[in-house]
Amino acid sequence: MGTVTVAVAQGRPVPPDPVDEEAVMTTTKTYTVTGMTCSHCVGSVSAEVGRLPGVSDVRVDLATGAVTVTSDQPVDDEAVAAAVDEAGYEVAK
Ligand SMILES: [Cu+2]
Repeated sequence: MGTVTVAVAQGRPVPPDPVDEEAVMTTTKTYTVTGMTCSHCVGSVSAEVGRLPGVSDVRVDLATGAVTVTSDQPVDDEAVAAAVDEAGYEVAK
């Protein structure tokens, strides 16, 4: 009888991801938006950017101006910049 060698040296096993297919198709990108001062600004930016095709989630951190855009497909930077501009703010370059 041979010895069955199991590769355990590589560390912890990787658990199967139940939402693997969705995860592959999701794109997350963070932009820095300047000019936001309160939760109203956050709401405006979220609404405008959230209107872009494919965008499923927009998270805004008011303190840093970080706007994280989650989308089903890659979102055009220009489109995001235009949406932020539409809301009355600017994407920092
Ligand atoms: Cu405001």
